[in-house]
Amino acid sequence: MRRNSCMVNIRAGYLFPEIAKRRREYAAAHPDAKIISLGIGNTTEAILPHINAGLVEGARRLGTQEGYSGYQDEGLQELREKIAAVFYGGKFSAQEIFISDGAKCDIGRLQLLFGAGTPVAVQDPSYPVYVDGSVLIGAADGASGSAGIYDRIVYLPCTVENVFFPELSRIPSKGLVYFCSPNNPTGAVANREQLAALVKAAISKSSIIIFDAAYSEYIRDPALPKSIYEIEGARECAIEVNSFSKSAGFTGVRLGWSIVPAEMKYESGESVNADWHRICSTVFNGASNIAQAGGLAALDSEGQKEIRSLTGFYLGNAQLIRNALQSLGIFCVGGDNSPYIWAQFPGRDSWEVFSEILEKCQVITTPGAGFGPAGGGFIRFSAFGHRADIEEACQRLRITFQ
Ligand code: PL4
Repeated sequence: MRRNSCMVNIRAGYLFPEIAKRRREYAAAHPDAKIISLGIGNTTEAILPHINAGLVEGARRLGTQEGYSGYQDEGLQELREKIAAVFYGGKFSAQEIFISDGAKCDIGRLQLLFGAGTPVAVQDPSYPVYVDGSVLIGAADGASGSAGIYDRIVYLPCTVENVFFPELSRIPSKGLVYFCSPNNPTGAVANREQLAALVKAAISKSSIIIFDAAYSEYIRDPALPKSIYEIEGARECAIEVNSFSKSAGFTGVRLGWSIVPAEMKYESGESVNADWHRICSTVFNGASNIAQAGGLAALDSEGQKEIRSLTGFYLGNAQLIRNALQSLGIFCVGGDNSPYIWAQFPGRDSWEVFSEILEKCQVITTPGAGFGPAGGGFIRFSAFGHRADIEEACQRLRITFQ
């Protein structure tokens, strides 16, 4: 059979398996090396007791006739209502909240809403799923040049010069704009004025924002918006995805949600929410019942305290990494309202810096070029790790690069 032309178009490997492969190769060649990962943003700390008790109770109930439940395609009503109450001041109905098995999975499925010809814009650098997922549904042709730029994707550079918030005039008409805040990989958090400008630009271009708020629970500055819906007009033009992965430590449990407001309409006047419901009922069978029981526990007051404590722990790690890099005179941003630190190595190829840090410190990082052309010359340090490993990694960086 002929190969799917979208698969032909996509760049060879997805970023994170490539990092994992390089780690395996290094470990095989250096069996005694104690490698520390500040690379893939994977949580490391045990799920805290109250939330874990919610998961355990969810599993226990499944073993009883009264508590057993099967498919729950649309997600527990109680969980949807609780998400609306805890995160959005009750401004959304349960019908506007869709429970998922994680933000990444919904980002992939959301692309089905708009189809192959849709113009796409992304922050550059950005989480690779936005670009790769767009290529998979045919929104872009083959990549060109060594940086692997896709002709039909609009890259909105986020640089030191624009303080990591892009110029918005190039947002395409009737297209999709992927926007992530707190940002992966730069750690930048858009303020209220910036998000208002984004919403205004999207409305003026009749475009839709897919707002990825997976790291919203890391925001500590009360002036910074945690949701795009804190901005007037966003309900008409923005879909928000979020997740329990990085807040409750559910990276392996798998639970998230998306919001598709009832107000959002296509140019034909038809409802985007209705189509999303149709797609979810067709290609998704709901999140795990056990995960949803854990999600409910995460949303009550004890669970919220645990989320604050867990995200506070990773933010503590981020501070240590940032201090270590700054003490070496390396320019870096992020890490204060986000678990990622974005460090600049001017004039250097980021894959080369990745290899140098691995060779000299046995520390895994993520090369900025993997997140887009504007990521060249940067390295992303992830703050997900045990405290002792973070301290050890910082010590190795200090000894090697001072
Ligand atoms: C490694 C901006 C990490 N295998 O867990 P989910 O699906 O709810 O959320 C995934 C996600 C969504 N949105 C943003 C993210 O950064 C992430 C997770 N990203 C990273 O290191 O950048 C984990 C990546 C994972 C992957 O391929 O996504």
